[in-house]
Amino acid sequence: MKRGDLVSSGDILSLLAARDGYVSGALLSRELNISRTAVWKKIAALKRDGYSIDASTRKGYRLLSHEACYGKPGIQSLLRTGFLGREMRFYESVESTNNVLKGLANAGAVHGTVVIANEQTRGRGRLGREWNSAAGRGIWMSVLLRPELHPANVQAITLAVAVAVCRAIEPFLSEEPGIKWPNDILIGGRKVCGILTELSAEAERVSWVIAGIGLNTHSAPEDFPPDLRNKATSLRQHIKKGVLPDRTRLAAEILNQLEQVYEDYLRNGPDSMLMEWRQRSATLGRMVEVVRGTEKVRALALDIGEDGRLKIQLEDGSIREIFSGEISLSYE
Ligand code: BTX
Repeated sequence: MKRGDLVSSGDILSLLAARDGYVSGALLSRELNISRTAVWKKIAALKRDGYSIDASTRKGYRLLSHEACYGKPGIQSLLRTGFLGREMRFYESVESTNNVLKGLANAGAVHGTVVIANEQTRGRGRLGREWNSAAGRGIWMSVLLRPELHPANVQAITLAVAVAVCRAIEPFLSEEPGIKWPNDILIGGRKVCGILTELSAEAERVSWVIAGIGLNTHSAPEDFPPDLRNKATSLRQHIKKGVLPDRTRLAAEILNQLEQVYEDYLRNGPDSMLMEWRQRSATLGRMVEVVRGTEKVRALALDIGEDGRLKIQLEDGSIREIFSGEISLSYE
């Protein structure tokens, strides 16, 4: 058997995915220890399989979109993190990445473990709601953190994730995303991303936090069920001209940004994260309707606390702080 037969397309893709520009045939041949002709044959096979690769006789080979590399090797090759995503599982289809990761967390999975799926068959939102997670239409990803945090402050992780996702998607967008407290990211008033934060804790100590991120990337309006069409959107519907969303790059970038926001939060406290959250907020300064059970009240959203609580002012002038778990919020 020739050495070339032992090298998989994944090996070539990982090397191409790790660079933005061209990778020479000589370098690929050296790194993989196969002949230039074998490299050329592998690339031709990848192109036949639908991968978008540019070949230039002078410069070498360049992967035009990372979308085709959506999977563990492709995503990991773009990570700049120390711990986040270094341990990763990628699945074609699961019920819920949060559920899979919960099982792993309870079995001792390390801080920073990430689970990603191309499809979820029972994606979950908050309060038992469903999260539509069709194959190929978005990033369905869960991140395991084991922070030294008091359980009362865990909502701060949701804020950190929202800030990180905004940073990662913004460069691709024709308009700015906004964070709707507590856990949604909106574009043009519609939900593009939801975050589901779950935890296991003892009285004073968090054992684990799982942050589930559902980001619609490729969905067309008709991909959503009719009841979601007016509420949901995807990156594809708001991209800058010519820049297509690419789940490999986006998933890696979310993890890169999240590690930065998270470490800054732990090292320097919540101030800079809160400042950025406030700037990106689509909630603060607006009149909102707070619904708790059958009770509905109008209130002005005033500020966010470092524990993630929203400070609101009711019409009688009184001020209250609300947790995410106890309300659902709708704008007027
Ligand atoms: P949420 O409870 O704030 O939002 C759920 C609501 O959002 C649904 O009731 C529906 O109205 C709407 N919705 C459902 N699917 C979509 C969608 N794809 N796009 C926009 N709106 C939608 C938000 O909960 C938290 C969602 C977290 C999802 C991630 S995916 C990875 C991880 N695994 C898992 O099971 N959940 C998380």
